[in-house]
Amino acid sequence: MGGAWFSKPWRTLPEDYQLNLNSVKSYKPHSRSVKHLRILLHGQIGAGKSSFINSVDSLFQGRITSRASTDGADWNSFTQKYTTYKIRKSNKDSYNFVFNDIKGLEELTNAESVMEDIKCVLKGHVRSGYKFDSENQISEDDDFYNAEPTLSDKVHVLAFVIPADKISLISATMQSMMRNIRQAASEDGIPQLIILTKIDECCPKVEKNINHAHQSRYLKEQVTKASELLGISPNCIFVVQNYHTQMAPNESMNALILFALKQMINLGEDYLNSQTD
Ligand SMILES: Nc1nc2c(ncn2[C@@H]2O[C@H](COP(=O)(O)OP(=O)(O)OP(=O)(O)O)[C@@H](O)[C@H]2O)c(=O)[nH]1
Ligand SMILES: [Mg+2]
Repeated sequence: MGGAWFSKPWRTLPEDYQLNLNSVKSYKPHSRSVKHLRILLHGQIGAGKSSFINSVDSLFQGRITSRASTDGADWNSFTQKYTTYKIRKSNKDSYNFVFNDIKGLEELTNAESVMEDIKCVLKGHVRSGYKFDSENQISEDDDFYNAEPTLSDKVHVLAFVIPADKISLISATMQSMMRNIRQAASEDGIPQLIILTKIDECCPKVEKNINHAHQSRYLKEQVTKASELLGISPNCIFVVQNYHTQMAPNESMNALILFALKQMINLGEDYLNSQTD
């Protein structure tokens, strides 16, 4: 891993961080029937889904937060409940986008029922608080089953979360599970993107200075691989490092997180407008 470096970045981030931050802070769905744009994070266990939510929260709170529980042991999915996270703006208010965190995909258990649950989540049939059961999918008489979801309850953008250093290790079974979910989202017109996490773990130079992320040949190759894996175009694939050892947020890490978040909001907003036009 690591490898050669481009003298010029293969992608340039928007220059004005503050301007971008302000546009995300002031974002409101144009659609009057929807207060919060709903972003679903999805991927293999231990990919960094919960950590990404914490990273976004840390960026906005200006300090490291850990509301979404994370875990280093990847033998079992740590997140078991379908949870909605709002990002707090003030004591009384939150920003107009929310994240939904779900159980990670794994091959060993009854993957079929988890996949069916995720498809129900996409359509808005699952209420926050539902505890995933790897043996059975959600039933229509479950208290957490929402029989008549509105546009607000539905997922508006689906983000696949994949560790940048593990793309080549994704098995054919896992790949087909991810493609299956992508197809379900596509059928409903839900836009998708990919977040490649743990970029610090694949490049020592990036670990030392994250500003070099877009000069790494290795990371550029992983973007291509991820694109081939799921058929998502490279301009919808983002590299990030989540806050996990840092004691305070910093602008370099925030810039990558914000770049990805901005695109989630743009794609989700397009979807919302297509549903309400
Ligand atoms: N080095 C590094 N570690 C990370 C990064 N993101 C997450 N981690 C670590 O990876 C482990 C798993 O992260 P989680 O956020 O719990 O992963 P998850 O996708 O929510 O996992 P499940 O809930 O089990 O599906 C934790 O130990 C995190 O600290 C990153 O960008 N860099
Ligand atoms: Mg989790």
